[in-house]
Amino acid sequence: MEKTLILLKPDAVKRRLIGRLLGRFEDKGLRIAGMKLMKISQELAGQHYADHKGKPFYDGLVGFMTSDPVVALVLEGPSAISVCRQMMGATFGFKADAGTIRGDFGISNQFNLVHGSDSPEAAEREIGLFFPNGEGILDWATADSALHACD
Ligand code: 3AN
Repeated sequence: MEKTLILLKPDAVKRRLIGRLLGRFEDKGLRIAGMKLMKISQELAGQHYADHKGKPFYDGLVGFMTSDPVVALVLEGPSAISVCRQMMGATFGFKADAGTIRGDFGISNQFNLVHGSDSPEAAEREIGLFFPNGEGILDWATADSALHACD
């Protein structure tokens, strides 16, 4: 079992896509271990996107991510990190395959609807940033959890 941090970005929230995007992850079989609607502070955005500091799109990215609420999610499942990355699609909407979230819902570079951790190290770091001390992360069993145990 693996946990990953997913953010439904301000464009997804403002377009009232929360339910449809969350539904895709639920339909796939991922368990929602943590979920909150929140406004990202400048400080948190700086920590989250530290690797992109100095890049030409950094200021715009931080401005966008702090402009309106996001939904922060911790999703859990077998290979959750790569499963979610596949479901998200390529970074830019115009390059993302049909059938992925970015491929189906947008065509923009920056307004690409969703963030997902890209490695176990990133997931651990990002979950710690958005759910400090594990607060808000709950351990509970989905109705079909026994199926995973048989995998
Ligand atoms: P991903 O979100 O697919 O892991 P990253 O980590 O390369 O992509 O980039 C983080 C975020 O920075 C992207 N989700 C996107 O919003 C933004 N971004 C990356 N490259 C560009 C760019 N060239 N122009 C505008 N925004 C960008």
